[in-house]
Amino acid sequence: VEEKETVKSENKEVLIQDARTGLTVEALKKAILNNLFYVQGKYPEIATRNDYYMALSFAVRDRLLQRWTSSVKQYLEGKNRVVSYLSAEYLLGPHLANNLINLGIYKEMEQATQELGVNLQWLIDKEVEPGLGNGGLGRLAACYMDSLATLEVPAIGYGIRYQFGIFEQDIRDGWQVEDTDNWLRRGNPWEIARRELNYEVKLGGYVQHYMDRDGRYRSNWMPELTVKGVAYDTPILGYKVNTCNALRLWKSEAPKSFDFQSFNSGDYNHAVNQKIICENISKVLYPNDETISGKILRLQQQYFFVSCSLQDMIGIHLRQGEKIEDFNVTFAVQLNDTHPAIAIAEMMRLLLDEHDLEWVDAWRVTTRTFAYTNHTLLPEALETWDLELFGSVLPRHLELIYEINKRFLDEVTIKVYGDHQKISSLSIIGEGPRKFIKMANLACVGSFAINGVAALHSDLLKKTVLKDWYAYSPEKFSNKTNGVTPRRWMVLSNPKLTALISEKIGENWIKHLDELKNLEQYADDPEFQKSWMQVKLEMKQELAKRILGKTGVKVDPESMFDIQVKRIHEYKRQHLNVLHLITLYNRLKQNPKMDMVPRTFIFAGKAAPGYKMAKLIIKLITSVGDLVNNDPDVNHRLKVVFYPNYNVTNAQRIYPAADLSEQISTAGKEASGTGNMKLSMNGALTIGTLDGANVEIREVVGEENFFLFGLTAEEVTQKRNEGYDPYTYYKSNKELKLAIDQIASGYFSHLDDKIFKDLVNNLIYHDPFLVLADYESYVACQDKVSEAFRDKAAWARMSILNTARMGKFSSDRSIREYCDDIWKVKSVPVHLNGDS
Ligand code: B1H
Repeated sequence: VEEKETVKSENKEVLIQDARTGLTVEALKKAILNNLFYVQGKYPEIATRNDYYMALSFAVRDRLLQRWTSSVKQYLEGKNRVVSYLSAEYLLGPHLANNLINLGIYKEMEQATQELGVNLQWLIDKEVEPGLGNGGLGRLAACYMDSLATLEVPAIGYGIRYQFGIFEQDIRDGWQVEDTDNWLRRGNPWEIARRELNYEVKLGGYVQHYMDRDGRYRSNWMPELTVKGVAYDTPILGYKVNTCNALRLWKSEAPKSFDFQSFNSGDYNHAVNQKIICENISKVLYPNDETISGKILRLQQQYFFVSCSLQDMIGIHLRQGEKIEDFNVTFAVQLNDTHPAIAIAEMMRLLLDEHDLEWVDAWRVTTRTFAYTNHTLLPEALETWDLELFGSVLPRHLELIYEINKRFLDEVTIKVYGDHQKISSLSIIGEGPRKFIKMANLACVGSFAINGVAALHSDLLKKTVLKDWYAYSPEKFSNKTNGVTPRRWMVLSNPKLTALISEKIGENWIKHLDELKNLEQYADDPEFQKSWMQVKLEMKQELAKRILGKTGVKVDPESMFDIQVKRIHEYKRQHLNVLHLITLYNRLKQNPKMDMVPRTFIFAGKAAPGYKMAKLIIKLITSVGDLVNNDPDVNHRLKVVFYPNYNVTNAQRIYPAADLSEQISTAGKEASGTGNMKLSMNGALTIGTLDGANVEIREVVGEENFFLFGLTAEEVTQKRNEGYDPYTYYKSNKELKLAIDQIASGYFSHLDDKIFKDLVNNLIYHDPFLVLADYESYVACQDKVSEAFRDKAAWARMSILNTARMGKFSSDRSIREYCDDIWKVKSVPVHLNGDS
């Protein structure tokens, strides 16, 4: 579409359809060359691939900025209610191709680059993704930013601009090795540094108390250190709309005043040291998924970005001429887990100490502002801080938390009269050998809404970790089942499937995923089934090529691609998958002529660098792979691949090629899962437990199109209470015993019988995640999967129905629910300004 808009400027009509905004092939070509010349300082003959990538990205960014300034203008003029999403992680994935799709100019750009003699895909592959998150939680934040913009909701995402994101994983000698993620090395064309937008954040020190002239009790926080947060904005454009929201990430720096002070007094070293200490705060992402590190720097990171963000929001609110008391009318602030929960104490501090509100007024504003999402029931992920450590970093907040707690417990005491158990469970301060702060409790007192991320998870929250909270304020609780954006996870990652679907039912489904149900009518159509499986085959062929390149393993695209890709964690039970794999191997060895459905086992995922057992599981996978892949008896019917460095880029390549999706966590442990949704959308069938969102996936795709196995969450609890003994399972199942004995004896490790000892002993004597209890049911279910795979037509039908029925799992649906039930915000369509 050619833009013909004009703007009036000094009485002259200026055509804005130019190199910076035009969307035609001609305009794009001009824009690329323009940026190559004026930004990169190169002419085509000497430009590198990176120069072209940068030029293209700037050309795309120009088009985003036009929409961004239009959005900002619209928001400010309309005094609209704004969603503010606070998250320590955003796992965005590469921007370029996604922005082309959301702008609706993928085809045009393809042609423009081709006419300039460069290949678009090459340039897209050049982008280093911003890996500013660990896994599901960070990726969810990224999907939600996409949906907020697509639904035209005014929103700001706040977080940290880590200089180093999640580490890069390499596999050496079968072990995980970590390498730093220097993602900013070649520059980042997607961000705009807003040097003028910066805030000071205090850390450490002590608090002075005094009475002011009006007789008001005052606190003065004398920090040990002050750091400066500088805003870096990344535009987030919605799909085929003009709404372009900001993701505002904070970089920590030393405030100028500090340098001067030390420098003038001749202490140059001190000045440099202070600078380093300040810059360290946003230096690196903590690489733990589902475990809290408890380190001072982590607390500083959390407070740093929360304080900058709240100061920023208050500034925006006041600049609109609004009263501070009405802050909660302008902003709805979502806490992505407890990582930003210190926001509740910080809001109180800002309102009391900086904006002179009385306690009751400050507390009213605060508790009408925040809403809290819980993402896990795992005890090791429930965030607590040693009270003394906490006080050493945030002395003023410790006082405020004591006061919040005192007032709250006074109220509780009246309600639950005498029930000390309840009082201590609701208290923000935990008592033990050392006192500690319970961040989930702080989040619960200070928020007007609390939600889980899948129906089962929200239900278990009410029955377990937040049971007393639910009894105390049931009206705060709701469920918001996670979702994923079909723009990245279908349109971008699986263009062939997208084209096939759109050919049948049009393109509306991309924004209204429920419309995929119109595919159901073709599920039995042999022609459609053939085309459907042909796309799947082509995606498997592409992945097979990459696997060969990365691992040297040759895999057969006709075999079943059995895929488990996610962080490595014992509760996710990658080792259960390995036990099945070994079982198939043993069956083949015992009966080489056996008629077996060929399978390619594909694993990918990072292990937290300090998580020994997770790293050992990787070594187990690669060890079994080394033996199986080189055993001629197996005759190519079994292959095992560990695909290194699982990230968004690689996920986009893997999901479309999956036949079988492994979602096999111990029931009650995976809060939701989101990979399960992405795989199913791309036509994979799921083998899974009744855990997280699996329950709801099975509900919508139909039980006949889902391979269910294993204990339920309730049965898991019961089994534990009865005194679960994994050894009895080990002893009584021959195939299981053989597999475990082989691992223990060094069968897969060149006869080294020590290497997997911890893993084996843990399984047969403790087995906290009931791997052995679920083994038999899992293997029996896998046998059914193999049988089902033999019937190509039936499989194709199930695959089509999986995709067709996934409408519920669009993040657009999730965000709509948050908007309606929690945030109470409405869409604000944005009109494109001619000029800005
Ligand atoms: C999830 C985390 C998490 N839940 C602590 N909790 C972290 C906890 O750095 N930390 O300290 C980082 C991450 N991540 C995941 O959230 C759940 O396990 C998934 O089941 C869920 O789908 C996802 C999004 O809700």
